[in-house]
Amino acid sequence: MASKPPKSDPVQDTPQVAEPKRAAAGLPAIGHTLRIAQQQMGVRRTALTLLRVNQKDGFDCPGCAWPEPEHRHTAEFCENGAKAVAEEATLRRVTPDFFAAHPVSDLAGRSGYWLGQQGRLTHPMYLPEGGDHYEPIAWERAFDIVAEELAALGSPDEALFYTSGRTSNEAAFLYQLFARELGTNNLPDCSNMCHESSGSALSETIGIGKGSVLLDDLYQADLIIVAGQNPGTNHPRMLSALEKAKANGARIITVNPLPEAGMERFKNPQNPRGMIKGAALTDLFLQIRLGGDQALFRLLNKLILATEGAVDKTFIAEHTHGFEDFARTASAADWDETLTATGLTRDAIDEALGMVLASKRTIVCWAMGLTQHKHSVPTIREVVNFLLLRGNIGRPGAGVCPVRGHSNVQGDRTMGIFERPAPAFLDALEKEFGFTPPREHGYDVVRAIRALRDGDAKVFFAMGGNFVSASPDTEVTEAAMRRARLTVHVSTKLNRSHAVTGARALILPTLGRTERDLQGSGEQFVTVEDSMGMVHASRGRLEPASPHLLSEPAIVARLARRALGERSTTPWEEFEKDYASIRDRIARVIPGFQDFNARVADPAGFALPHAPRDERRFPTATGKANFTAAPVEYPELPAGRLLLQTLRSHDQYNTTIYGLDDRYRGIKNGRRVVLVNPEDARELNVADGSYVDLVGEWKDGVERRAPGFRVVHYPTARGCAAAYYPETNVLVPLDATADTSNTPASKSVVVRLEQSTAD
Ligand SMILES: Nc1nc2c(c(=O)[nH]1)N[C@H]1C(S)=C(S)[C@@H](COP(=O)(O)OP(=O)(O)OC[C@H]3O[C@@H](n4cnc5c(=O)[nH]c(N)nc54)[C@H](O)[C@@H]3O)O[C@H]1N2
Ligand SMILES: Nc1nc2c(c(=O)[nH]1)N[C@H]1C(S)=C(S)[C@@H](COP(=O)(O)OP(=O)(O)OC[C@H]3O[C@@H](n4cnc5c(=O)[nH]c(N)nc54)[C@H](O)[C@@H]3O)O[C@H]1N2
Ligand SMILES: [Mo]
Repeated sequence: MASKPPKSDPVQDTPQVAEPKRAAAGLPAIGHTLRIAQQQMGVRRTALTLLRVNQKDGFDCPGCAWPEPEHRHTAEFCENGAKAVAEEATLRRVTPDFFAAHPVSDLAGRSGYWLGQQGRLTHPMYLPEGGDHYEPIAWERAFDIVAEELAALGSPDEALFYTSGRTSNEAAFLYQLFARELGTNNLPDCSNMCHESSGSALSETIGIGKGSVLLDDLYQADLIIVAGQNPGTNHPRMLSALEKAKANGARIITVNPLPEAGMERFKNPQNPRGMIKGAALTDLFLQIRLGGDQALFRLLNKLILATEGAVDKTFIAEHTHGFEDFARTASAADWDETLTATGLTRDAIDEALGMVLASKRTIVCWAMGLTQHKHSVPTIREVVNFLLLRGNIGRPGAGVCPVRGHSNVQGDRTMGIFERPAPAFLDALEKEFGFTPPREHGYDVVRAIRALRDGDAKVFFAMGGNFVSASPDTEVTEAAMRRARLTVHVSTKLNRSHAVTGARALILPTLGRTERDLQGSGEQFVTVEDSMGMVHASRGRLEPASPHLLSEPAIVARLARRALGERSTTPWEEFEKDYASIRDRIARVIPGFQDFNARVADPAGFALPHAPRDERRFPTATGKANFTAAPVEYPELPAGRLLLQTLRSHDQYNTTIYGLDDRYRGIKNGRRVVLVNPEDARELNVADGSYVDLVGEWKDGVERRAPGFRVVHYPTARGCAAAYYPETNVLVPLDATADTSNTPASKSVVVRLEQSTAD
């Protein structure tokens, strides 16, 4: 039997702290996984479901975007993937009775953890203007309400269509088509808060905003640098790939302010040897200060330039642009400044250089540690400079590897979920569907919040996600959302965005990845694209959580028919009935998808073309790979302050909290903790176990306070603190974003610690 969800909300956040773990995964992880999964799904369903993850006729893991190995086998599941599955396949239900018992005013006072633990949404629900209870509503009536509010807008640009990254290619394609037929490019997505900086930096320098390596490249690399990423928690299956790379002779440099369990030691649960003796994955750990990466790569570049025979002159001459400018700037890099910016020692950097020069094939992997800073785009461009210098792009075992978050976030972008679509994409849509798509750029996440705040946007529609909790500046965002005329969420689970609403609100419950999707033409499957540009099918098998659910493609198709009416000649009905008909259109509109339906029949899927990887062709403005030369930046830290990064615990998926156990960091029973270096703590006079308020300092002078955090002395880099997201989003100013990409700078928030005002 599955246990009941918690009745009371564990508002008492009472963290207990033990020694952090050095090793990740292994037997304890499997035991832990099964326990969690059985609580949500019961024993039988746990066994049935976990066996289907990432199998050839199974479903794509709704966890991270790390690719499946070519020969998918049952054992390729991980602890956190299993938690993601259990969370969706749970037997707990949120029914109309639940909403009758819990008014919105009650839900708004609950923790995100409690909300998520209540289970799957079962019925479409409507919150009328002035009401405090969601009421059940018929699907057709719900679509009428959305259509009514859209029709009442002064312009389609007053509507916002947000997407989180689990949405399938098919649903995403229909969704963007609907928004554009309606007349807007307002398609903000979670990518705006995630890898947008990678996309910006890579499109400009190599001509495509995606990574250039496949799994096989990792296995062939001599050197893999993992910077600003915690794979042990967020991409656990990546550890198996790193282990294999090491077995093939690769060396690994980890660049991180925190020692993270998986990178220190990894016990592979798939590998009996690993259960006995964990292998240290990292050969060199560079414990860098937050935001010091650009300075580090800049200095390495200078040192490479100064080494006889170290640069790949032929590659540079044939394939790149801007080398002279870059070389001049890089040569001016300064040791002292680099040591200040990075907090590293000269010896450590020299050792890294030695490994870099010894490697003929180098890959750099990164995630949020590089993308969520003010200077993230120039930082990632510097990584590209670093790889270009030694010709490490467009050949086996080498390249850029931004490791994506949500399981289909990359696919959604490929399908056109983007507020700044390329003209060629719009041309193709126009030709295929015979309407005139809007050309003006739409709002990204931060601009969407401003538009709501300023009354310029009035309808907010979300395809998945938890916008108010994931976005920065929680108080500002929530106030902005409450100004909307209508907020609509297509969701699987309850979250805070359902409790912080516009004048009217709708919850539209949908199928998850694990569930059977039956339509007019029979059973459907959907497709997704992983972090390495591999596209494959995903097919759910479980009975849907409720008979009242509609699939995401069905929801979009029905809404589009209702809202666009005669204006649209698109065969929405046909699309809903048979997803293969959607794929036929994708094949005609989006490059790389020719014969989509035929090719996706291969269980291993297929790779999308990637010009730099496949043919060393760089579709940039100059037609070459671009070196860039930006000034070095790093965060300024006033005396007596700390630089705070907001990150994930081992027991959450973004705003979905699985539990209160950040096992690898030794933190249990609570999430309101701030990790502080013991030396800093001594200088600031905060004892381990004392309680502080985190007070954000930003140039707008507004005080942002997150009260009641337990101080944990922790071996993070000097001057750098860490605390969990989303509890700390209240501290991230809406306007503190990365240059160019506009991604919230949630990894470098200047804070002071004040004795806690909370009891
Ligand atoms: N289980 C689980 N899996 C997930 C998610 C989840 O929440 N739970 N989220 C998914 C999503 S959407 C994403 S985007 C990814 C996120 O994956 P990650 O990027 O690994 O997630 P974060 O927890 O934000 O961790 C950031 C890491 O970068 C380090 N770091 C922070 N700032 C810096 C810096 O300035 N320089 C360097 N060198 N390092 C820095 C931190 O110490 C931390 O190890 O994971 C995906 N997978
Ligand atoms: N301070 C700070 N803020 C951050 C970050 C950070 O590191 N620090 N990270 C940022 C990043 S990288 C990201 S990606 C964003 C995440 O932002 P979002 O993607 O908006 O947030 P999630 O928490 O992943 O969304 C969870 C909700 O998605 C819904 N859901 C789950 N599966 C499905 C499905 O199959 N279909 C539908 N329709 N709904 C589903 C459920 O209702 C669930 O409650 O947060 C960003 N915010
Ligand atoms: Mo993300």
